[in-house]
Amino acid sequence: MTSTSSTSAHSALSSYGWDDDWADAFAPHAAEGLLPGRVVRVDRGQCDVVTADGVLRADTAFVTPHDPLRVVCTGDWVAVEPDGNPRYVRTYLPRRTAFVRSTSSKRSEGQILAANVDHAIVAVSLAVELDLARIERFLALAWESGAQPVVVLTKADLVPDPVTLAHLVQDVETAAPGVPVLSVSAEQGEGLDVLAAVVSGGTAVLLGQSGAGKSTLANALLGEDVMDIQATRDVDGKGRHTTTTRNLLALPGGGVLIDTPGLRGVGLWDAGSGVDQVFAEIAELAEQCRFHDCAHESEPGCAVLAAIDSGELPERRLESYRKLMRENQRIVAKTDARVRAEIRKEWKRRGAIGKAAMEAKRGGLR
Ligand SMILES: Nc1nc2c(ncn2[C@@H]2O[C@H](COP(=O)(O)OP(=O)(O)OP(=O)(O)O)[C@@H](O)[C@H]2O)c(=O)[nH]1
Ligand SMILES: [Mg+2]
Ligand SMILES: [Zn+2]
Repeated sequence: MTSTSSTSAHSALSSYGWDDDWADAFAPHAAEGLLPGRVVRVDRGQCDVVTADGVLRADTAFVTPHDPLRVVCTGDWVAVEPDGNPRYVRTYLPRRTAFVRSTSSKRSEGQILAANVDHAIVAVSLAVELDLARIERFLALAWESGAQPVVVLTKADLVPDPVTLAHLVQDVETAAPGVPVLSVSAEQGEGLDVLAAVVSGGTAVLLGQSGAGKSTLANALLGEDVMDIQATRDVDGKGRHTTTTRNLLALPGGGVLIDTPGLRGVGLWDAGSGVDQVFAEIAELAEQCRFHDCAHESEPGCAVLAAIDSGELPERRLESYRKLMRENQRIVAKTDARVRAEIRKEWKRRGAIGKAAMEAKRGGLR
């Protein structure tokens, strides 16, 4: 199936994540003479695409639909015209995963932040008080994307002692079942080797609030100062954002990293199964409730309430779960059900093969 042109692209693009499955998916486009490439940045109708011949700028007008979930985004594999001025991106390959948030709580419009990501790294600063509910919200979107979430607690050097640090890590772990929680200090170079190992296996996206230290981590992993970094001016996250575009970077130790601008908040977007995964232990307890449709309010024989009484389940977790579930239901109710179903179906159908392959390769962190 693989044509000569995609074979030569293979070696040049493999450091950007190109593999046999992408080559197979690209084969019909190769037959048309189109070039494969990965989007490293998107900027008002234009994008930078890394191809076997280097980075080129291409126009996305051809694939810009009215549906914001189908616009080209950082991490996409695209088919670019071999020449022309401007050159056009003709299409993008079906996404294996996609990180989507809703752009505002009033309008239920989804926005894709990154595509074809294996690890969604939620960067959380230890310089400010932990907000577990915010971490849970990020994790719901991360699980929903199809990527494996990882929490990275940054600026560990600012935590006064190792015992406090261990407690902070534990607190986050209780809010993140099934999610590795790392603590790092870019300042002191601590924990970076573990993070480097995680990101070396595929594509990772760095997500989190402005000032969390995402670009500092990107530079540390790159071994050079590629991304701009600025002192956090405003601890409430309303300060200036240093990084303004989503940038895809190939790492020297293997793997691909997408650095993103800080997010003040992330709204859920049809993330019901993601929410369930974040609160996996509650779903597990709920199976032991006497009633199948137990709302864990005041029902007799409720295993969830019993776990709260015994101290096994923090009450905060149940409240947070309820809040995110309600929010998600509101968003789902507002979104055009037909459009949503259509998009999901497309992702599932086209993504199933890729995802299975990816999961087989992933290992380690599962
Ligand atoms: N003490 C300490 N400071 C750090 C560490 N990592 C990052 N910082 C500081 O945190 C501030 C913000 O870092 P950035 O990397 O620009 O943060 P960002 O998440 O990329 O921010 P946006 O691009 O706005 O989203 C800078 O002043 C960094 O020097 C660390 O490990 N220890
Ligand atoms: Mg940044
Ligand atoms: Zn119950």
